[in-house]
Amino acid sequence: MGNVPCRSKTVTIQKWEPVADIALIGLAVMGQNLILNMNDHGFVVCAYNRTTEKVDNFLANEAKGTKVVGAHSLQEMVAKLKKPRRIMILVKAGKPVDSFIDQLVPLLDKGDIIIDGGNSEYQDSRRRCLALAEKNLLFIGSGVSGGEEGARYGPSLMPGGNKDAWPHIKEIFQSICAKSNGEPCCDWVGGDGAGHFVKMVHNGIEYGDMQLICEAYHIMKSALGMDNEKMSEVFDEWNKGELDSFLIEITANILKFKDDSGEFLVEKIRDAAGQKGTGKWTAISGLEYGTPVTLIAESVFARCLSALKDERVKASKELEGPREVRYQGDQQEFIESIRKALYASKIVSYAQGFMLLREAASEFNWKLNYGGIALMWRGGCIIRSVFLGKIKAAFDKDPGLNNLLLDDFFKKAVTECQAGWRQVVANAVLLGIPTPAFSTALAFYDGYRSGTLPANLIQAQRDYFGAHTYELADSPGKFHHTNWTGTGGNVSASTYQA
Ligand code: NBP
Repeated sequence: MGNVPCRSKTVTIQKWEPVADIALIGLAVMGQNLILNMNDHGFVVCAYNRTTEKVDNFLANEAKGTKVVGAHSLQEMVAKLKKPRRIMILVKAGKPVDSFIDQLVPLLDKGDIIIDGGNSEYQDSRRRCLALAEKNLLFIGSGVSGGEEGARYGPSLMPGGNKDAWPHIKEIFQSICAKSNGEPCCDWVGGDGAGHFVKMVHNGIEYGDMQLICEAYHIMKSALGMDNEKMSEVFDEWNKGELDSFLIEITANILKFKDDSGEFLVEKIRDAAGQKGTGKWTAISGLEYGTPVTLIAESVFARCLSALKDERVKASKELEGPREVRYQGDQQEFIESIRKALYASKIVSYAQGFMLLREAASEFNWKLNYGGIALMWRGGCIIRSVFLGKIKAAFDKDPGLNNLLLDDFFKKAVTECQAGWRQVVANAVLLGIPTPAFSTALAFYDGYRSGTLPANLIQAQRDYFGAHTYELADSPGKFHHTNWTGTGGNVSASTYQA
């Protein structure tokens, strides 16, 4: 700091030393925990937040005794950074991110790096990456998963964007992320919006995993009349086998958790699910790129239907279901069938998710490393599971694998689960228990393994009413129109794929 005389007044000019390895903007739950995680790994972090009192609070409390430094303006924050400057933004997605980027651009130099670690839309990341490249700045859009605890002790990190930035952030990211068998759950994902696209699909898959677990719980509770202790034991048992995962583990804990009055808390929670949008975006992307991510879409719609609580309560008094609501067969066998339905449906869900990744990669020319993505999700994040190790192995064995369902391990697993899975879906239908995710997974499986589907009739109908033309099975690529009624014309509509 130096004192410079200016006319009659003395103006104080701040001089800050470039001491920090990285800056982090956004001192809510994710930002604070990520900063402490970086500090634990030996990096000096400069903390900044729009509401600057939070910087002082953080330094005086959570970050007390650490090497973390604070800044009360973006100018101060930038001045405290070593070059190339690395700035990570962890604020509410959308306008706040653009607002910070706009304020940062005039303060930065060529080659400086802006990382957005929030849940941004991948199209926003594509736009930001392009716009910043034009200003000679490097942009990274990184998926961050694992919630508060992940951020603190090892999140799954999915960075994509301008690859020139990767060598400068690799060490920090791969130090602070979760590890799976010693390997970092973070690697370079791909260009522009690839990191956020992969995070979005991760979240979509998370919706699917949660819905599948809910359906298993619903059947056990309604069709088998099991109590919470018993259901918790079943989930605990499942967690020792191929379903071993964070979500199964916490479900076992949630089911047996009792509140202060000694009653099971989960049974008192209103059955109306919330959502923040990433599942919806995945389903929309599926529609956009023509990829049937049916299980994720059904999981989003299942939350929407659950949210119509008042309407459902009224309808429940009006609409009849089957008289029989309890499964009459062997309980233990049926529980095993539920496990198989869950496992097979989960395989379908991940197969669909990777189909969407492949389609987006082709659309945007991303070179995605599918095995690497499975490894990034293997630890640190909400969908972490033993199962993801099998997916990594499948892509390691065949990096060009077209569909997970065609990998030998998964093919065999689905075959072994198939009879139980069909039993569960059939019985749920008979007993009137909604299982949209189990059912759509099975419908997808049956559709995907069908060499022939009734779409010939759809094509005929389209041509009949709209002259949309059709191809003949033995000569694809050539389009025909038939005057089906003898009264229509012979002119066809233009051909295009929606
Ligand atoms: P929040 O999503 O709650 O955002 C809080 C931060 O955003 C604060 O720093 C706040 O500043 C800032 N902010 C807001 Br709100 N509006 C702003 C604006 N108009 N201009 C500038 N700053 C603004 O924090 P979070 O839960 O830590 O999540 C951070 C990001 O990480 C989000 O994108 C989130 O979706 C994502 N994420 C969260 C989780 C999780 O488990 N929570 C997991 C993975 C990813 P202020 O203090 O001045 O209000």
